[in-house]
Amino acid sequence: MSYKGISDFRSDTVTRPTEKMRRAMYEAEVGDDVLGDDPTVIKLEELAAEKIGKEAALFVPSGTMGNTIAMKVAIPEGNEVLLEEKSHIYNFECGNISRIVGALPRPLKSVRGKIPIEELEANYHTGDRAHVPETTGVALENTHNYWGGAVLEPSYIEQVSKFAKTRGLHFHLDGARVFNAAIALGIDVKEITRYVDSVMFCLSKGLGAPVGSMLAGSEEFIREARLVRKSLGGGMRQAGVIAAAGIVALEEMIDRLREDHRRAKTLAEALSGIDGIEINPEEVQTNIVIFMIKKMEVSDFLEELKNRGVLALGFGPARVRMVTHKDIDDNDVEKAINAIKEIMH
Ligand code: TLP
Repeated sequence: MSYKGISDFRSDTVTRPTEKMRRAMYEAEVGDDVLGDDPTVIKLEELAAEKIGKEAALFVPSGTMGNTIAMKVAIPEGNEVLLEEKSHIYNFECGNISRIVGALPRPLKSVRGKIPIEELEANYHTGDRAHVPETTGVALENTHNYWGGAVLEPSYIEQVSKFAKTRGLHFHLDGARVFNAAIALGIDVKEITRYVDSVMFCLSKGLGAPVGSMLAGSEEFIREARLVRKSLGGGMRQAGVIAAAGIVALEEMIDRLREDHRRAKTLAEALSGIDGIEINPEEVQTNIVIFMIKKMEVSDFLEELKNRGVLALGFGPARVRMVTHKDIDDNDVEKAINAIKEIMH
């Protein structure tokens, strides 16, 4: 449902907390999470670990911090991480993998987020040559943001896991939207996460919580992650106030993601019939719709769209991204389609 007359498709991060979340936040029992006694944070971390199928989980302020902590715990300075060239970790996290972790990212080409196993093998280095950084990690993204919410299936993740395991590499998943992947595949999310050593997922995107992400892994990994979180200034004291919304997100907001996927598909199919727009609706698997604009500058297109009460994001040259989420309903989709038709005609 549009907010103050604006249909906001910029991201699923724009979702506002539900009434139930706000009530839970108001009523949350809190303590000091840095001292380890905030009962609501503890409850969220236990629930998250159970849902994602890992021994333990840590509540972190953002997805960026979750990914950064994971890399910091797993990758010794000067070592190398294999990742996808359009990944969020490599492109959109302020260079943390270098500036905070001190690792060398090695960006690899992929087919919509899937790095061919031969490509991983060809770029793996042991540390036994004098000038070569040692590869100690591999990271994937599921769903893949840049590739329009593309889904990685468990069979592919299993292959990467075998590649990582046989070489003793840490395998991290940027699963900011991993529940979208699970819903799209019609499987339990654990079927995806069982193959990785650590996974970060966001509460603050399609699941609708106002703030926060979870980092999950083994008990030992999360113990170390807690120290790194503190060192980065991520100790949040009475964090139960926001963790309470995260609990509602995990308990109530996962299944409805399928509605976002349905609306994204409707949007993509309509866009594919508009002259001047390039999109293959079959590639839209989840809640992210990316299309190319011909004949017009993206900035002008976005401005025209905004004048019609619809917000979208520029996502690279000639590329526009629109994301569906709980605050976008069928009327918003129809409004966006009509606005785009009008602009392109
Ligand atoms: N993505 C944001 C922007 O940064 C692009 C968005 O609007 O989609 N991993 C992935 C795959 C993400 O898409 C994002 C956020 C993050 C990590 C970081 O999460 P936050 O924003 O909580 O730091």
